[in-house]
Amino acid sequence: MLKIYPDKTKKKRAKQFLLNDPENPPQIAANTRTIPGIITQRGCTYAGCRGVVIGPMHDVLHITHGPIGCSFYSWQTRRNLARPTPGQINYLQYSMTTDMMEDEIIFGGEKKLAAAIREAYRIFKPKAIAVYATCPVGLIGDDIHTVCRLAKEELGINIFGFSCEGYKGVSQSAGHHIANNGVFKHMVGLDDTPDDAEFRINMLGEYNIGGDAWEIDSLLRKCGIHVTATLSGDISYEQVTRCHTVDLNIVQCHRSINYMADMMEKKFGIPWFKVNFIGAETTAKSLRKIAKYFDSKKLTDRVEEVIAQEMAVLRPIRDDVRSRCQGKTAALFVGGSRAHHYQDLFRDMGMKTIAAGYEFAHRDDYEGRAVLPTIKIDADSRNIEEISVEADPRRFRARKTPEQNAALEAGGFTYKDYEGMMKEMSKNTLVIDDISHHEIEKLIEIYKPDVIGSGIKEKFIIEKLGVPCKQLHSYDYGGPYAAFTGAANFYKEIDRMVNTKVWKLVTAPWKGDPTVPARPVLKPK
Ligand code: CFM
Ligand code: HCA
Repeated sequence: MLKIYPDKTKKKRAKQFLLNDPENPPQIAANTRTIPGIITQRGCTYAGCRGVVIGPMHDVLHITHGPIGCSFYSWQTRRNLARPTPGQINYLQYSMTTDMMEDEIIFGGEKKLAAAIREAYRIFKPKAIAVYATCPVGLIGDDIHTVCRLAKEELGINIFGFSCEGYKGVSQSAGHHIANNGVFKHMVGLDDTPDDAEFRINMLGEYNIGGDAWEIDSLLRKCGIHVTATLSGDISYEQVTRCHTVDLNIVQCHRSINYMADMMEKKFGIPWFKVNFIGAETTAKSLRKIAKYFDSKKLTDRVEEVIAQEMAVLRPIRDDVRSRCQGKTAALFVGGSRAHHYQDLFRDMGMKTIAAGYEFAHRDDYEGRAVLPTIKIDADSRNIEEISVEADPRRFRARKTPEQNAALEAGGFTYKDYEGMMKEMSKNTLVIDDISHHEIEKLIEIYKPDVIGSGIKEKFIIEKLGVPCKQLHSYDYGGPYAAFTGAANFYKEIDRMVNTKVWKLVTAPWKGDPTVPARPVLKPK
């Protein structure tokens, strides 16, 4: 797969290409710059901040300070669904931007930004405005933070900015970190009113793609567990301001939000652990872990009852699908967590993941958090602010006594516990970081997986090569796939995709004669 590359490129890519060993995960080079000339599937820092982490807050008004293209790109291209309360405008349907032009690039864009904030406030009267810097803003040095501070004083609402210029990091990942810092500094902890519920938690790292968060929320509600805030899927400003009042944070996507989980633990005493609601077995495991944490017989009994009910419905669907999918293979190349999470769903169906990789995750997402102390901080990571957090003198509250924690841990319970992707993949499967377009083509040629899970940039190349591709970012307009009900949707969808004969009829257009013949060169009269 690497043969075609020049020596230097080959050497670098080889460090991002591994044969897995689950017992002793080999070290992978992750979160490093993509080599120029390689067609990567990655996005930019602005996408990770504005598009992924904070963008889904539906009553925060989002203004992109930059050229029109950046704003257009982030206009409903990600399927983070929201149902705002009746009467409230869903800002996610709008695309607001300062539409920076040559004039602003030369003379500065701060005045235009201040005017845009005033105009947006006059029209919409939002509770909060978030401003996002794009590449040119950083290059010319507009001070968006001062503009935001002055506007906040003038208009009396919460206004804050994110220095998430696209080039700030090597991928979306830097944008997650910048967003976590900003949300933590400017929103979390503003309102101390807790929800009135016995078992209160936040769901971190769940973005309600295709309605996943709604599925998880309703499952948790059935069990008697109350979600105060889902960061960030179908979430309001007011929910974020109160999310420090819960007793537990559960983390679905570790890559995008581990920073928030750690900061909330340090400042407010809220413990966290990793869960996964993608896949029936792992959903059940996650529910049981939450019940164990709260240490309540009532909750444990209810969780077992719900799992039994849900599995009674799901089992016949799974067994039926398994009879046709058993032994088929998948390859998954997605973002920073789904390439791992979706392996559980395929496993439920008897399918094996033969190759997987993230676009932009870090070593801990591959090898587990145990390697965190050994990760070298390079110049690109040093570029991102690391905010120092201390226990809040008034509001820090340990959720468990040391004795309670010791008892939990003696029974095998772990906090802050992401083990990474490699420990759960079979020996000698392929692990590939930041896979390139060329490598995907070679992978299909050599390994012929029955289905590939990835994104829009590679989808049609894969399908033209005769392999079905399930978009695991947008779900191809389908979903939800989370929790038990979502699992049933996924099983049926994959069954349909891997068992149709239609893919065998495909010949890549570049392999046959072109359907549109080249036009004859016209001779000048
Ligand atoms: Fe986390 Fe995500 Fe993902 Fe991600 Fe993304 Fe996404 Fe993703 Mo696309 S936050 S890392 S930056 S689970 S947008 S909802 S699908 S690449 S695997
Ligand atoms: C992003 C968003 C994205 C892109 C998906 C894709 C998403 O990275 O900016 O490449 O198909 O999930 O919408 O990851």
